[in-house]
Amino acid sequence: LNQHGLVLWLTGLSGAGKTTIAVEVEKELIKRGKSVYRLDGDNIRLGLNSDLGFSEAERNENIRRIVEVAALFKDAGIITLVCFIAPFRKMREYARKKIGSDNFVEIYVKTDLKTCIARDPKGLYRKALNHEIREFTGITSPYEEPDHPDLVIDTERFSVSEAAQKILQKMSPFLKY
Ligand code: GGZ
Repeated sequence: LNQHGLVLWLTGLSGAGKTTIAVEVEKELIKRGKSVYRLDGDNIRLGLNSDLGFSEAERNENIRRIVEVAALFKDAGIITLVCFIAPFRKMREYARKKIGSDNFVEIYVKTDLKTCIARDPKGLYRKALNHEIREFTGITSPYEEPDHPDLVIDTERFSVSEAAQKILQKMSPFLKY
């Protein structure tokens, strides 16, 4: 192996910008010759976890399986960007424990609910507010903010590329291997 595996866990509301920022970090790491992979709704919720919905129990099972997958990628020496809401503190703590603190970076992509509602890129907030979607995070389902994330990115203060730079900076000690 020419590098240690590392899990970068981006948590935050729907529409906060997790995937957008992670894509930028991913591009930069690829440029630097790193093995990197991004886990998000498109490759997990549509496949491995297509049997799961959004109740608290199903979200926890979603995250539990994602942690297992991320742990495998880590063992393979890959830098894994994990982009899920992961609204419950308990499961984020489980992730850190399972993957190991030395290989785990929790990044809170912090965007006001108001801003997410205004952005509403997929029209999901509108549907949630119209009661067309049940148990929607931030509206009818809780989001527990991280108490001690390794990094907080306030997307109202920083551009996508600035956010990506902050993450790269945070992981620079790991990139030296
Ligand atoms: C939250 C939902 C819901 C409900 C569908 N609540 O912005 P998106 O569309 O692309 O990202 C959201 C994604 C959240 O899935 P996660 O696997 O990250 O959630 S969790 O970690 O809580 O298990 C959103 C879409 O799925 N979506 N219904 N009810 N987000």
